[in-house]
Formats: sequence, structure tokens, C-alpha cells
Amino acid sequence: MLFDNVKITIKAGDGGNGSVSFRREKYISHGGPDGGDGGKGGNVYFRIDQGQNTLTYYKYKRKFVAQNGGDGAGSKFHGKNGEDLILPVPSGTVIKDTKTGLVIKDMSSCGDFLICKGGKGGWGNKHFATPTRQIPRFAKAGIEGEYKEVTLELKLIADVGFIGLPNVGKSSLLSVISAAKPKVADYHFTTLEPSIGVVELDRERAFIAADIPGLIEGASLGAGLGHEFLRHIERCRLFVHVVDISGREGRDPIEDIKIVNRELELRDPELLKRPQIIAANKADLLDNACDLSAFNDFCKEHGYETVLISALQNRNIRALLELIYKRLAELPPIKVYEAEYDSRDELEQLPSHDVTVKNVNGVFTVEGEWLLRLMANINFDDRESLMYFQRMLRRYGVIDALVSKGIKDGDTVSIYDFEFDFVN
Ligand SMILES: Nc1nc2c(ncn2[C@@H]2O[C@H](COP(=O)(O)OP(=O)(O)OP(=O)(O)O)[C@@H](O)[C@H]2O)c(=O)[nH]1
Ligand SMILES: [Mg+2]
Repeated sequence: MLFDNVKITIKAGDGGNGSVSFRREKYISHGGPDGGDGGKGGNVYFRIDQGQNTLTYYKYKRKFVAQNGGDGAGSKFHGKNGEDLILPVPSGTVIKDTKTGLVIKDMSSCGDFLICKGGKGGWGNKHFATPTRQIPRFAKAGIEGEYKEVTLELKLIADVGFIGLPNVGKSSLLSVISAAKPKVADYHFTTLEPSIGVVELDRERAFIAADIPGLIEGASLGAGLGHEFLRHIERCRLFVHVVDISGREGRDPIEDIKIVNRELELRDPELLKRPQIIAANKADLLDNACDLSAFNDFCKEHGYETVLISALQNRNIRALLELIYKRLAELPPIKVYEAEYDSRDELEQLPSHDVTVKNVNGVFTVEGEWLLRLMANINFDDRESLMYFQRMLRRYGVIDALVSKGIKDGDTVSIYDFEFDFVN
């Protein structure tokens, strides 16, 4: 069984804690604070691995956790940064948020994608000495790494998908036009997982073709293997519908085309609108007296271009490839799924936006679980990100809470490892 859909959980590393420490040396009576910062938690990235065609990597392991940052220590010792974690996926993997089903990222042709950001290390007390606070006996805890539950769905990347009933010669065709070596045999469901091949017409012209397991009646409802694999033709720009024109198995090619098309339509009516070229295979088995007029009329009526081929004898294959290439050139590029998911929505879904505000010697400290989530996504060196942070503080009542505690302009606000002067 092809492994092409899996739910996993991912957690980036937590930031290490800042340290509380004071310089203690002989002959130095009042050494200042020298507690170092915690290290940053490791990030988690997805990376395309061209060598993989399935999600088998995730078959037995479903939880992935990056390393935490180390704690800071005295003498300004900075905690060690947690190592990043790289999760390999085959090209064409669509990452979705498990809860909402929204697309986070389509890993079809991109560099590494940061899925969970490691938490920042907490500041050691060396940062907190001010003229009015010379002996800071506190440091900041590291910020938690991001956590996500995601679903990985493989949707292969191919220009052309070979569809058709079992045993009609889809794999045979792929094996004669590309270097792919799918298994070919004279029984139904020889192909159990999609295979992909690069088809080169000449040096400049090439396309990618995918051979999927045979579809049968009821495939869209789960019969046979088909429905599992319909997902893999969703991105194809063009279908080559392979039929056994010889009727060797006592079948009628017209009926066969109808059956497969009905399954496409049941899966998604859009699939039926996609252009199809009919490859009437096994032409070598036809005798000269054979009448194909009904078949030709049917194809004409439905606007299907047809090529009579023999994969076995390599007959007319070139003509088929030229036609495929010509049609592809007229079609839009392969679909890439747009991201629908905004990590900022996550904030809204959190069950609570409560905060506790304390006035500790004139410094207003604010704490709250959700703030850690928010801060994990803020780049404090970036003005826009910072403005977003301020808006969220206002939206979720942090500013009001500070005011009700009696804060005045110019007072210091401390939110985990971030401090600023209050201005309302
Ligand atoms: N005579 C003849 N036999 C062919 C031709 N193409 C394929 N075959 C035979 O038909 C049988 C099925 O071929 P496959 O390529 O495995 O068919 P498939 O459509 O991939 O089948 P599934 O993977 O089971 O869906 C094999 O025995 C092939 O040798 C052809 O052009 N002529
Ligand atoms: Mg096959």
C-alpha cells in the first residue's frame, strides 16, 4: 500500500533559560550581574528530497521534536543553541494544518520551509541592570518552541497522467517512453503505486508523466486501488487515457472510457474538464478487417484526439509524444497550491488570552501562555512585526490590563524577554 498521507506532530525546541549570576572574584567586592542568556531552540524545516516518492519516512515515527536551547550560566556564558531538525519530503507534498485542513505549504519546488520556529533563549540577568535596578535577581525563562499538528499529503508532480482500466498497458507505455521501469504483467493491478518518468522528445523538449494504478468502476468510492491514487493526478495538466482497443478481454473500449471518466467526475468534476488524449493501445492485436468507426465516432463526438498505438511494438509512440507535447505547450503550468493558512490565525484560536500583570518595584511584568505563542512569531528587530505585536497587545486587552494596574507613560513593561517603555 502506498504511503502518501500522514498526520504528524512537530515541536520546535524551547529556548534555554537565562541565568542569574553575579561576578564573584577576589578583590572585587560588588561584581555586577553576569548571568548569560539561554540558547535558542532548534527550528524545524521541511526539505524536498528528490530521491523519495512516498511518505514512508513517516510511517513509524509521527512525532518530531527539535532540540531545546541550553540554559545560560554565570560569567556571561551563553547557552548552546538547539540543533535544527530537517524533515525530508518528496516533491509534491502538500502540508496542511490538521485541525482546519488549510494548506500551509505546497512543497513542490521550493527551498527549505520553516514549519516551527524554535523559542528564543531567555535573557540572563546581565541585561537587566539599570540605574535603579543594580542587583537584578531575576532572569527570563526561554520561550517555548512552536508546536503544530500537520497532515502531509503527497500529490505528485507530473504534466501528464496515464489513466485507464487495469491491464490496458499504462505501465508498458511509460516504460517505453521513459527510463522509468514500472512492473508490467498480464494481470489486473500490477501497478500498486504511482511511478513517474521523465519523457524526453529531444534535448530541448521533455515532460513528466505519471503512471497510476488502474481505475475500476466504483474507484471514487473506494473500489480497487483507484481512489487512493486519484489524488496523484489532481495536478496533471493533461490525461492520456489508455484503452485496450483490441477488446482482448471481451471489453468495449467505448464503455471503458465512460467508466473511467465517470470515476473522475465522481471524484471531482473538474478532473473531467481536463484535456484528454486517447491512446488506443494494443493495436498490434487488431486484425485488418477490424472496424473502428464506432470508436472513432465516439471520440470525435467528445472532442478526444486519438492515437492508435502499440506499446509492445513501439508503434506510433512518437506521434503520441509529439501530440502530448503540443497540447502541453498550450496549457497552463502545473498547479501549485496556494497557502491558505496564516500562523497569525492560530492566535485567535487559542482558548484563553488571559494575562497576569504584576508591578514589581515599578516594573510591570506581564505573563500569559498565549503571549509566548505570539512572541514566537515576532521578529523584534523588524518594525512591521513589532507594530503587529503592539496591535495584538491592544486587541487582547494587555494595554487595558496595564492601565488598570496604574501604569503611566515612561514606566517599564517587561514581557518575558522583551522590555519597553510604556506609551499609551
Ligand atoms: N499485445 C500487446 N500487449 C500489450 C501492449 N501493451 C501492453 N501489453 C500487455 O498488457 C499487459 C498489461 O500491461 P501493463 O502495462 O502492466 O498494464 P497496466 O495498464 O499498467 O496495468 P495495471 O498496472 O494492472 O493497471 C502486459 O502483459 C503487457 O505486456 C500492446 O501494445 N500490445
Ligand atoms: Mg501498471
